[in-house]
Amino acid sequence: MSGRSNRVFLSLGGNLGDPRKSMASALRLLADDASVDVVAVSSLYRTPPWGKLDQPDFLNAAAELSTSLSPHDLLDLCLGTEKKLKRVREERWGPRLIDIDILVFGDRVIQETGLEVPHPRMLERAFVLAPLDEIAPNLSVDGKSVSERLATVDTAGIERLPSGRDWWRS
Ligand code: A4P
Ligand code: MG
Repeated sequence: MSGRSNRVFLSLGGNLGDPRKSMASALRLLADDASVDVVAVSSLYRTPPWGKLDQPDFLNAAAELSTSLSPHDLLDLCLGTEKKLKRVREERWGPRLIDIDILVFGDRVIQETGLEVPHPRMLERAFVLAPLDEIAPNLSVDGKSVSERLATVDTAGIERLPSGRDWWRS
């Protein structure tokens, strides 16, 4: 990888089809990009649906990347990866095969219609913070660590699966 690299955190999730397989494929596709290194991946978490409640449980995970891509180019890569995995975009907060969100991009703050970083809803979402806390407890978001943030949200029903951190490699 060449150029200046940024430390990036992603959230992955899905609740249709085989989310573990889709999320593993997504991470391998991202890792295949010459401008992206996958530095760390959390265990898989089973999480109750947030937002729209009458849908199946999700699987969620967090990943740390190192990348020389710009934020917009990384977003395009993530959206392209979702598309390759045949995500069907339907209702907001509804069921999905795979969703990849950029949580944090170095220390950048971006507020555009197509890209908001840090992700505006990450601090309310235990399904984002629990996996992130496993790989980056001390990461500071908006002046507080991920661990401190996690302590302020409702983690009821969230279960860390015994997947280990290499579940996406094979
Ligand atoms: N976009 C803007 N900022 C970003 C960013 N930081 N990362 C834009 C990624 N995308 C970003 O995304 C629509 C558009 O957001 C993208 O095309 C991109 O240009 P989206 O994911 O369809 O929807 P959203 O408006 O980003 O909604 P949000 O808040 O991300 O909610 P989701 O992703 O629809 O929520 N419950 C559990 N337990 N686990 C889950 O994973 N996921 C959802 C889906 C709801 N409930 C869940 C879970
Ligand atoms: Mg999203």
